[in-house]
Amino acid sequence: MSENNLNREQIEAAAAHLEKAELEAYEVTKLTNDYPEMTYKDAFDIQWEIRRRKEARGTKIVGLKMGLTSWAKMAQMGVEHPCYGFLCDYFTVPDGGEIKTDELIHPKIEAEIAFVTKKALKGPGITIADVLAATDFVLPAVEVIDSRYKDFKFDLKSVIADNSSSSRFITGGQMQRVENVDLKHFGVVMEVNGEIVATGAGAAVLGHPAASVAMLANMFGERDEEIPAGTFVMVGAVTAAFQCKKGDSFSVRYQGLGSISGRFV
Ligand code: 0L1
Ligand code: MG
Repeated sequence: MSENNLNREQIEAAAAHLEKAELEAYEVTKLTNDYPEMTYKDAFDIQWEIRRRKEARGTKIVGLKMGLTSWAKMAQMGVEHPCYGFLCDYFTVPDGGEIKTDELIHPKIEAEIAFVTKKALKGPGITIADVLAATDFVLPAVEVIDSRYKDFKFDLKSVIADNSSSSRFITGGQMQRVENVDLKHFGVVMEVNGEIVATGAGAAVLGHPAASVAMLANMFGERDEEIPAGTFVMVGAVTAAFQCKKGDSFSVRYQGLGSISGRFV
């Protein structure tokens, strides 16, 4: 990984700036406008500093996510590589529950699948096979992303610093052992207000959803971090992201894995 160009004071200031925008739901311009010299190491350090700030205030980290894991999504957002983020206790919304639109800026929903690990994973060298052997079960998830950047205009370093647009998520449906799901080929149908708005298949995620967890373990390894046993990991969108507004209801059906629904209030 690259070295730092920002000093500790700048990293802490950037983390406070982005976290305030998240907590108070307002837009900011992309971080590389303020710090054009920032490196990928700086971007990840800012994200980890946001995580440290939250944990210091008693927030629990309840999972991890990969983002930008489909080639279509990378092309849509003009970035070259997936990214990761962390999930907090207050991000969770129950299946069939309400998402408070006023707490967010410009939310979009994504149909995802999540892995729950039963063994720790630490890169380098983690493969799809390692991930499958370390997985307790998989289950459906819907991610609500909410970039803090105006009009979702950003570059990869800015997104990483902004906790990869993490804001809310729902999990539920039907858990399954990995051997009971065709992870590459299972289909997903996303409906908003009764109309189909997106469809997809597991292979949209880096060719195989377990490849996303492997990439996360390898990226964590670069920081000498591991994915602990018992971690909930969302692998990235199987469908395109769909922008929602107050009053919208959604329902996502996952082949062999049940469904998840929710409503923006
Ligand atoms: O979860 C995701 O794939 C989104 C990552 C950040 C990019 C975005 O906000 O669209
Ligand atoms: Mg996502």
